[in-house]
Amino acid sequence: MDVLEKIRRCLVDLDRVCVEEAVREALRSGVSATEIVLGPLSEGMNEIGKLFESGEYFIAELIEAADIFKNVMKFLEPLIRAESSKNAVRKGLRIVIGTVKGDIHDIGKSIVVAMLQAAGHQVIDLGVDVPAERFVEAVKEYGAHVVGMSALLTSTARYMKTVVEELEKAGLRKRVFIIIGGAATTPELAKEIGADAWARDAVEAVKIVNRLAQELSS
Ligand code: B1M
Repeated sequence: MDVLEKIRRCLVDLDRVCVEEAVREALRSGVSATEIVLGPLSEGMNEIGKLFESGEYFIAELIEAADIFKNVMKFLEPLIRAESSKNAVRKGLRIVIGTVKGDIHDIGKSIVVAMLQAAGHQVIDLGVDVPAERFVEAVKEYGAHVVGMSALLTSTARYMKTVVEELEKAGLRKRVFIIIGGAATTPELAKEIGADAWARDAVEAVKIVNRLAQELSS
């Protein structure tokens, strides 16, 4: 079995030791940490989500999967940061980011945060379950150029519109670039709620923010 397939399989089987061994084997064979995280580890998580939906896995399995993912992130994150620092911009932006109210999924958002920081941006991570007022306060407090929102639940993805509206009411909407992402979001949703961009994954999020940084500094 190919090593990337092995990582995916071991994660879906919730075999912690096997995931760690397979990840280390992939790194030794020259696969980048970014490729491992955005490839087989993310694919494995999607598959686990489907098993949860079909009733084969329960919440305990989702928790275990998240724990296994976070365990390998302990040594993958510094490598991802090093890989992402190759795309560093000359003048970074200030970015306020969080998983929106009602949603506690943070694995993907934390990857986005790590890669944006490594690319030279100042990231203020508001954490999870973040209400609109906190985004507004943070934009004022830090003079943010960008607001990033993550949502993995269909119900909480709708809440992003509330954040956009609250930024508008506070007179801040025109001052910030809004980017959204997470499994429950789409480019259509971004358009519908009045966000400026949607990113499929962390690599795309960095590309979009880096492009903006270049535009603003030229
Ligand atoms: Co939850 N969960 N979960 N869960 N969980 C999903 C999201 C689900 C799709 C599973 C499923 O049924 N197929 C489903 C949502 C269905 C829906 O609404 N459409 C679901 C559900 C239902 C729930 C609960 C309601 C279950 C329950 O209690 N009955 C509950 C909700 C809790 C809450 O938030 N209020 C719940 C809880 C949990 C755990 C706590 C157990 C755990 C999360 C642990 C944690 O994050 N600390 C968990 C997990 C692990 C998942 C799945 C299996 C995996 C998520 C993950 O970490 N993926 C997930 C299945 C899935 O996503 N398909 C699922 C890996 C990660 C790297 O990917 O986060 O998508 P992701 O991030 C990517 C991109 O999306 C993008 O970049 C990242 C890296 O490339 N991205 C951005 C993310 N944010 C971005 C922001 C950006 C740009 C890009 O700009 C700002």
